Amino acid sequence: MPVSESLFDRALKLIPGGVNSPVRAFRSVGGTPFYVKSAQGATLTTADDRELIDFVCTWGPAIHGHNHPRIKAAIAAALERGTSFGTPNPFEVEMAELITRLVPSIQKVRMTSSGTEATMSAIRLARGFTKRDKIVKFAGCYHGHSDSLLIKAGSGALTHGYPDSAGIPASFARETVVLPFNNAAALAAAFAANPGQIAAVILEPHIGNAGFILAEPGYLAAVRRLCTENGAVLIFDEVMTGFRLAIGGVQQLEAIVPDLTCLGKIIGGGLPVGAFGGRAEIMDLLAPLGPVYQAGTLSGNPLALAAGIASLRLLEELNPYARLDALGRQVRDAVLAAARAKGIPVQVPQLGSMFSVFFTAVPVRDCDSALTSDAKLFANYFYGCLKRGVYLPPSAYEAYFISTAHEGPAIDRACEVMTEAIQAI
Ligand code: KE4
Repeated sequence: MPVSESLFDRALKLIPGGVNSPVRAFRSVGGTPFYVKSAQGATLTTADDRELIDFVCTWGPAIHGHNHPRIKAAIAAALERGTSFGTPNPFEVEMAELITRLVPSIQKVRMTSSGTEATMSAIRLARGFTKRDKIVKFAGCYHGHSDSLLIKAGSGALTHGYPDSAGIPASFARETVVLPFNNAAALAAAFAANPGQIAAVILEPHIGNAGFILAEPGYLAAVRRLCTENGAVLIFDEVMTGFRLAIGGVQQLEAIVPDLTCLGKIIGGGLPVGAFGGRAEIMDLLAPLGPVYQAGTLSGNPLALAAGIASLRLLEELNPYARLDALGRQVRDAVLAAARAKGIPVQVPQLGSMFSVFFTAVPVRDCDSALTSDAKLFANYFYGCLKRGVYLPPSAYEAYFISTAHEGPAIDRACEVMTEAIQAI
């Protein structure tokens, strides 16, 4: 029996669904997940010694590829001095200075240990600041698994068909207004229908959790204007897009200034991390200064911050974004050409090192249009790539990620494989 299969059999006895995060379970593509025993650059090595070119990149953090020597060295050096102190440590100051310099809308920042904590805390803070209860989110956006945000959520929730999780009191759900993305009129109507009641609008500025869905020109500016006009806090959830699409995130590319920003993934260099920050007058409401409580045993953990600082400094030194966009366009063009030749309708939205493939003729601009994608065709495509040595996200509703380590043979081989997989569908 393959090692991955025996590991999964054992896991199923003790871990719900055999996984510690649902989207890893392969349930939407069928079959069972493989186990990875090591990763290097653009390559995963499975427990059965298969080498796979990785387009999941641990769901975003590995922008420099896996196990980058600079990040590894930073962790090793920090490890020499201990793993966790429960007191402030110098890395926290360095990380705060880096984030606030690279993302100017963030005047003050608080570290957490996950993206979920970051968005959950930003929502609580916005409610404390405005003394309002309602929040607005958008169908298909995923902001982690806190109760207020697991309503019409994307990522694993959408993948497994429960975008509204069980276990959330109706009283909670009523405070969350869910709207279609890329529809400013719907947001204006929500503000009109809930005058003075909406504390915050939270969104992924480009959605990475319903597949990759780009904000249309003018949309983010309209959201910004409507939030300002209605006294609502605008929260950009850049856990995925932060430092991924530009050093200053989507807010830099689109010249939008949110009130709060949530970060994660890349700022941890592959270790557990999250952060939220923004206008000082809002952030100063946080304990111990103000009445909004938020905390975390491992928030600002020295190992995670050492890895994250190394990752951010590498981005500053390399400025790899044009190179990553060229790799993204190379893959997009290969998939579009193969699908055209095969006569299969696809949408392949791509920006920088993020893209995804929707098997639909419908232009994808929101969650509903993303759901017109043929999930069975995606599953065929997923396994067609996997058996040829390329690992895509095991879900039709996730973004694919490219790292600087993909440059050269890996991206060329991946384009061949994605082409062959479409030809074989
Ligand atoms: P975490 O709690 O998983 O660190 O972050 C939650 C989160 C918040 N905001 C955005 C925009 C996110 O993409 C995420 C997490 N992303 C998913 C991938 N689509 C994590 C993968 C998983 O759930 O295993």
